[in-house]
Amino acid sequence: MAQIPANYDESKVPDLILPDPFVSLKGNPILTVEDWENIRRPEILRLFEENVYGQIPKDFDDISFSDVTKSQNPYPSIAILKEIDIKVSRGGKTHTMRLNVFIPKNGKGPFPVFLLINYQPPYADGKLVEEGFWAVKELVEKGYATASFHVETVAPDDKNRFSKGVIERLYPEQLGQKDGMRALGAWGWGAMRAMDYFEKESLIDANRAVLVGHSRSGKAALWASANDPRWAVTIPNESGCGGAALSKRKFGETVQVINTAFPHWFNDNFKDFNGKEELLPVDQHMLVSLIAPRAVYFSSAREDRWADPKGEYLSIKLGSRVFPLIYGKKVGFPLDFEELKGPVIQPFAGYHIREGEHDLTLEDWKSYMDFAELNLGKKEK
Ligand code: GTR
Repeated sequence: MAQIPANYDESKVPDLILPDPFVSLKGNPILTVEDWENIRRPEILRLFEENVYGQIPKDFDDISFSDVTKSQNPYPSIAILKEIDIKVSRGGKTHTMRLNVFIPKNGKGPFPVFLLINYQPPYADGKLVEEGFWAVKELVEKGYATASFHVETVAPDDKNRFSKGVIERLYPEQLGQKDGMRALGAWGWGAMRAMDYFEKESLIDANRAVLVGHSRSGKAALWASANDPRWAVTIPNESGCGGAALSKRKFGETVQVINTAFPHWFNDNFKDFNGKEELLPVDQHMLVSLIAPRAVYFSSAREDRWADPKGEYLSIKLGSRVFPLIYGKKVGFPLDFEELKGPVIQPFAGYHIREGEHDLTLEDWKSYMDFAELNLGKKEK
């Protein structure tokens, strides 16, 4: 992207004119839960589907789960490892995705669960876990089950091959549609199938489920949770452009840059906004409003300017106004971005920025567990 220099100068950020989540397309104010849930929320969901991410088709004919555990369990003294094949069929075709699940050995469950959507390259030695990026040990020790699937098992993260998974196999008609499912939507679809498994697994409490994604998979986590209200808590880490960060700030990565480098992530219509963020009928703060009244937490890293940490903070600060304005819940981010110190952990919406680079670290996970503990209520010991 050498030909399009990124802006990192706050004084060059355009004046922010954001779409109002609380005015309907007809221009009517939206003030009540009823109008929000019947009119405005569906409008916003459809605007994202049409202009940004594409659909996540909900229909299939059959789903089954089989335990195919073969890998070595890195934590045999504290956790049970299950490798689950999730087989989904539609229109006479099937697709199978793999989910890895760790369940605490201590306590009797059902355990609340954290799902991580993973896209890191496979580890050379075949190991399942890179501690830090996926904090299995710490989660299990705190009484959480935790699961992860790799994006490749649903839709390869490659502009030429992305359709060679669930999209071509189960939903080929999506490919011909400008608002059809692309890679981010397919990864979100995968998270939903993991949730289907949690609902069937007696050791897991699917009502207390946390969805975590980092960077590109954070974008997918946000879109999945906007579509699927079964996630009690949603946590995109450093998800940046097309994720948590406000697109209209054009700070760091922009719509044109992301659509050029990763044309398979978003739908075809999103390309119409290359260099024209001001024309987008939505911005990313409205994803927060779609997730409400469920809890949502954004996190950034100080040196990850490509992802626009300030744009991520403004997005949760503005989007979470849905909690007081529509749902009558006390939520607020009184501090300016520049004044933030430690993590903001409160009911319904939270945020932190940690020092360091673009990554998912144990420090991030510790705050996620604090936020989850507050928002999921009492857990089994
Ligand atoms: C970058 C991309 C970002 C972010 C990141 C990641 O190359 O520009 O949008 O998603 O990859 O996933 O690590």
